[in-house]
Amino acid sequence: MKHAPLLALLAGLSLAAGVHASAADHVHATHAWIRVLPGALPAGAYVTLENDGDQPVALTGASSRAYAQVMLHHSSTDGGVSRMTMVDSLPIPAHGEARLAPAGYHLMLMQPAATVKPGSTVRLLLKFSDGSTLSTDFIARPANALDDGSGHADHPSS
Ligand SMILES: [Cu+2]
Repeated sequence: MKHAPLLALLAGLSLAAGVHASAADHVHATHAWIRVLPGALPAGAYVTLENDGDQPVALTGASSRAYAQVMLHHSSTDGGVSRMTMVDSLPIPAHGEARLAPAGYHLMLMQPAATVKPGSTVRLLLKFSDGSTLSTDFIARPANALDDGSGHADHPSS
């Protein structure tokens, strides 16, 4: 059949166009974890976001059924005093990554609907500037955790 290759090519092109439809399709979340503090204290959520697309994207916030409110924050230290500021969006460069980590960017989880126990999983819906969302499971870890405990290629745990 003479036209088959052309049809296959067109099908491939439309598939590619679909893949490029939203920011969330290009973002991959790894090392997603939450540092749970005692009582009803706000918890920090951390994740590495990799963007494999040709366009920069921006994280604008998140939501979760497990918390009444989620805010995007940045921690910094100024003259020995640590402070948190609200952030409207966190850019993720094309073919780059953005890291949410302790003492830096984080999602602040406020007013848990129920006690979140270390070892449990909390699902967050990450939101991007184009309105797309990425559902990501975060592992809850105790207050003294420094990272997600999975180890990193650049920090061997040997
Ligand atoms: Cu915060």
